[in-house]
Amino acid sequence: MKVAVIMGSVSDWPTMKLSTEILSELGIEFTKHVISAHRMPAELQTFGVTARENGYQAIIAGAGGAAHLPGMLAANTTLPVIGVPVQSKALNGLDSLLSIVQMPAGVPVATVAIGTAGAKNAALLAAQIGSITDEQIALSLTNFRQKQTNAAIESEAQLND
Ligand code: RP5
Repeated sequence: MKVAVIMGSVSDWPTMKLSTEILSELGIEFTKHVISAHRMPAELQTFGVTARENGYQAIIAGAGGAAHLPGMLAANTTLPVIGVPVQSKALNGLDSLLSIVQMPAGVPVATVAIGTAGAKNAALLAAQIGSITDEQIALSLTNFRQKQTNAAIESEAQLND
């Protein structure tokens, strides 16, 4: 599986880096890009139109504010697009969330939570899409969940500190 992690600005990287860390942990190939919907509209269109022939199976797109990047990528490809609402300074990411989630019928964007939780879940959701046909990714996801469960069980000991 190959995933594209795209962000609207380098200022989104502290958030979107978390997507790449999860993909790395799961052993999933990815590329990362800054493609601004409003500053680089031609590049955005080219990336979307060629994404399938370039071997991608899913696109994770993070943007903040008037966050049209995920929707415009989705408009240019039939690959699954997962939108990450980056936490903006002015409105704490509510603007990003509403911009990304409210796609009109016909061009879906799978929208995750605002900020770091969303960035992590976007990578896990992409992996879950890949796991439909890739047993190694399915195994990586099972191991990830087990580690998470173990950590939660072991965390109870901290109540005695
Ligand atoms: C969006 O505008 C980006 O995704 C970013 O979240 C926000 C601010 O961008 P910069 O002004 O920091 O480049 O396009």
